[in-house]
Amino acid sequence: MKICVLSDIHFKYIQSSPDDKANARIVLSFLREAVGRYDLMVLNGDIFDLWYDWKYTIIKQYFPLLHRLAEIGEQGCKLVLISGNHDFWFNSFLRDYLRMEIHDDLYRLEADGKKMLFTHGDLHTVNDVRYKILRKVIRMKGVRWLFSMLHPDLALWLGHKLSRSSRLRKVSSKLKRKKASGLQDYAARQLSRKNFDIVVMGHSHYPILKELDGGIYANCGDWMRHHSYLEIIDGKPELKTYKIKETQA
Ligand SMILES: [Mn+2]
Repeated sequence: MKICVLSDIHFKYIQSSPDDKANARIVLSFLREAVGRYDLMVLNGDIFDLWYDWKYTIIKQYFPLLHRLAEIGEQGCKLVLISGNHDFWFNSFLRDYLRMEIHDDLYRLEADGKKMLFTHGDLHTVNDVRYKILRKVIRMKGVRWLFSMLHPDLALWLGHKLSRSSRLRKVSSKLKRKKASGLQDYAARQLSRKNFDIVVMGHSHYPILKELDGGIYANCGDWMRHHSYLEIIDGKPELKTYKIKETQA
């Protein structure tokens, strides 16, 4: 089985910097080449910088990305999407129109003799109580309903402001490392208990492929700096980075 795992694309509906535009171009180019190449694509959280689909409305700036994903699905690749900390308010659009399978926290798979676990990882960073509370609040039905009542233009402007302010909050590299080690600790626990052979996470934005006691921990990295992804071909994981071929540049 040919599996591709991506996370932390953070595709922006407002591409305000040249970097945002370049990153979008790179991931779209990768996805164009991925058409017909895989049996399963796992989108492991934070694919969209923010997601909401209203009853009659979707965010049109995502069209290029949705188009590529639809194409990949149409060529027979199963699409599985796991919520991240930026995209978790999924209604029926991706299920109905892209035939995606959507999971709130994690996705388990047994294939090629390996037990695999895919989860974004935001629940498993170390000691982030503030975030855990925020996560609960933001996933409450009432909050979601309030958001749905806003005009999409207003809702998305608000979302942009909030996501920018959270990104500008200074996080020391020491804290970042501590957070990332929380992900690995979680994976190590799952592997040592023999629950899984391969644990794949995202969220840290650092690509990792590591042999631990009992199995392999992988992190797909991100598409903002590393343009990295994980392939699991016949049960064997391999970390890769993508570069646009010069002829296309
Ligand atoms: Mn994340």
